Formats: sequence, C-alpha cells, structure tokens
Amino acid sequence: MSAVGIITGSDSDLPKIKECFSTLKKFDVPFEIIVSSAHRTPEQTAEWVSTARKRGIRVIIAAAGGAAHLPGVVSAHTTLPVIGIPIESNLAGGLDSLLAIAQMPGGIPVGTMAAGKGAGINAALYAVSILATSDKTLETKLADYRQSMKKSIEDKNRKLNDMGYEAFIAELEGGR
Ligand code: RP5
Repeated sequence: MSAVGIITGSDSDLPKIKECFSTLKKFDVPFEIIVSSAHRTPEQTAEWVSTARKRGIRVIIAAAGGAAHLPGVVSAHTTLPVIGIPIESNLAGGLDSLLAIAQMPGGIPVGTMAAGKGAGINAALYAVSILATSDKTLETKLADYRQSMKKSIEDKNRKLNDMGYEAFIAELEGGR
C-alpha cells in the first residue's frame, strides 16, 4: 500500500522531480505515481484524488508547471495534505508556476515548495515529516538524515581548511 501519491501534470515533469522519488525511496516510503492533468484529463484527476484516501494514501505531492492549477485542484478534491511542486517553465523560470500554486484562496491549502533545485527533495522530506508524526521509525530516520547532513558539512569545512580555498574550489570546479 502506498503512503504517498504523486501526481504530475505532464510526463515532461517526471525527470524534473527525480530527487523526490529517490528521497522517498531512501526513507523506504512506498509511493504511487500518476501523470494526470487538471486541464487535459480533469475527470481522471478527480477520480484518482477522491479515491486516494481509500487506497491508503496519506499525503499527496502534486507537481505542475506554467498554468499550474493541478495542486490546487487536487486539494479541492481531498482533505489529505497536498504538497505542491512548481515546475520551472520557459516563461519566467518557474515564478509563474510558483505563484499559481502558492496563491490559493483561504480554505483550500497547498503546502508549496520552492521552484527549482531542491523542490523534489523537500517535497519528499515534507511528506516524510508528516508521516513521521505518527511513525517512530520515520522520525528516527529523519533525525539521522539531519545528522548526516551536518557531518557532511563538517567534513567539507575540515577539507577546506586542510587544502586551502583555492585548491578546494579548483577541485569543486574540476568535478563539474
Ligand atoms: C503543465 O504544463 C505540466 O505540469 C507541465 O509542467 C507543463 C507543460 O506540459 P507539456 O506540454 O510538456 O506536456 O500542465
């Protein structure tokens, strides 16, 4: 049974939120994915959302770009928590998607992530945090995740001090 349902407005959104899938996998959180648009397939979207709770889904992640109505429409059909991912667009780099998702009318909330790098990871972590309020194992995994981030930054600072900033930057740029 999947605890998280992920819906994207287009298959073109899928590669842009790869980190969302890999992060949920890292936490062993089962998820299902569907491509379904608020505009192109409105009936399928409504059906998938309104049956989500019965399928065991406890959090929904909805990603869309441009006229990004999908997360809001999803939230209109359920009282499950909905997390929106604004997909970067050509028009305004995703600012249009961000505003379309964030500016919901009072009463129908969407927890909106930033557009761009980090959005997929944060959407997954936010979903895990919600699930962790009633799951001790996930709570521990989240704490471990934070600890490992802290350690990785400590390691980087040690290396920066050992190598000096010029060699450190050269190594960073060489790896790009
Ligand atoms: C939105 O329109 C989708 O979420 C996608 O980000 C954008 C473009 O869709 P495609 O034309 O690539 O299918 O509904």
